[in-house]
Amino acid sequence: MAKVYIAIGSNKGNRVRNVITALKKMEKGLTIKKISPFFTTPPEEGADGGFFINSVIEVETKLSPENLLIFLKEIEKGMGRKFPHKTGDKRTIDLDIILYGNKVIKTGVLIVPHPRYRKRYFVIYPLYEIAPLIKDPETGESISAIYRRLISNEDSKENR
Ligand code: PH2
Ligand code: MG
Ligand code: MG
Repeated sequence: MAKVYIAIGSNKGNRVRNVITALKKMEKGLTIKKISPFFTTPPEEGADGGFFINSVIEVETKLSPENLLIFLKEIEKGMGRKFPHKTGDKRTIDLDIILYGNKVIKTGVLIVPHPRYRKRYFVIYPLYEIAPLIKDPETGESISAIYRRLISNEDSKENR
């Protein structure tokens, strides 16, 4: 069984209810081990709309990375997410694979670790809450080290 970290985000409709609905749907296909607190976060990277509710969960699954991606996309579609979508569009639910065990994956459809997660407050804060000691398989750095750098790094604030 692979240990996987998934980031959840919503900034459209009843955001907390959307996150809870997504958790219930995910539970049908995988085992949720930890759920971070829900954070209200300002939109980063020019995302459209208002503040997000963000959370990160730790799950165990037998699904391959590709099948997990398909499973998560089906939940997004079932919850009214429009495809294709632009990066910054308002969304009822966004489910992103952040880490999949120690795998480093770079295919046309899936990049893991998530290519931007190390700079994203809305991912690193909740991930730090549930898994400060795990290591990024690409860089070997712990989540707590990434977290500390992010909160102390003035440069990254300019990119928010
Ligand atoms: N997701 C994005 C872009 N910007 N900002 C916040 N606060 N939360 C998100 O989940 C988010 C974002 C692209 O998926
Ligand atoms: Mg995303
Ligand atoms: Mg996404």
